Amino acid sequence: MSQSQTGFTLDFHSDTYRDSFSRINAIVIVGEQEAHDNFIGLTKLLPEHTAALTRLGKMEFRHRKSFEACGRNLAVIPDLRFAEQFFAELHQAFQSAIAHHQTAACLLIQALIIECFAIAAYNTYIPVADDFARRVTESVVADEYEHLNFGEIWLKANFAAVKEELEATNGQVLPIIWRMLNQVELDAKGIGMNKQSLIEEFIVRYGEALSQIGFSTREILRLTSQGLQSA
Ligand code: PL3
Ligand code: FE2
Ligand code: FE2
Repeated sequence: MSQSQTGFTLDFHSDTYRDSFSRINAIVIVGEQEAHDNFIGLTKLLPEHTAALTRLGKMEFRHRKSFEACGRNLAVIPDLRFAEQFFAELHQAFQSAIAHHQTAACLLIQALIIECFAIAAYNTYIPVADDFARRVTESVVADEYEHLNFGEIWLKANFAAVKEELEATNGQVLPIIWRMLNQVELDAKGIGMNKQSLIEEFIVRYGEALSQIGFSTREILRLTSQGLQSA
């Protein structure tokens, strides 16, 4: 038992907790698999970074394995079909960017948006996780900062040339992220997480990343609030 962010007591072995966890656990398993596939896919657009991208992809595959162990530890069967639908729109957005050889769009989606989403989710989850999952998630989140950093370095170096592509991609993808947050709200609550904290942490992390690569404060406010009314 432990205290949730919404005031009630968590019983990790209850049916209601495990029901929510079956979808949340599947989301992170499929999310880590998507991240793996995206980094490996990026080697085609950035062949000079093949070694680095392959290493990041392998880390993502280990994350998948680690989160599978978290589900097994609570005797939960992840609902992978639900999670694949959850990621469908974001998956499409990345596939279309890669098909059009839009390196900046791909890096914005994977290394900035998805990594910031993961960092926000994992940091919000850690205080309410069971002991096993907390240790796993702490070690995973440490890796995610490195993935974010890879994207920041490339986008910063190419900022002037890709600024418009980044703005267009942000406008297309952020509304997808807000819809995903709405879809996960009840299950996140079911494992003791608060949606508002998740949104705030995402905006802080993503805003910092945009600042790193060269956007001004005014531009960041416009970019991070894009489509937020719907969340
Ligand atoms: C990047 O390396 C992996 C991307 C994973 C995306 C995760 C999104 C999570 C959404 C909300 C669920 C919160 C729960 C976290 C608990 C383990
Ligand atoms: Fe990961
Ligand atoms: Fe990652």
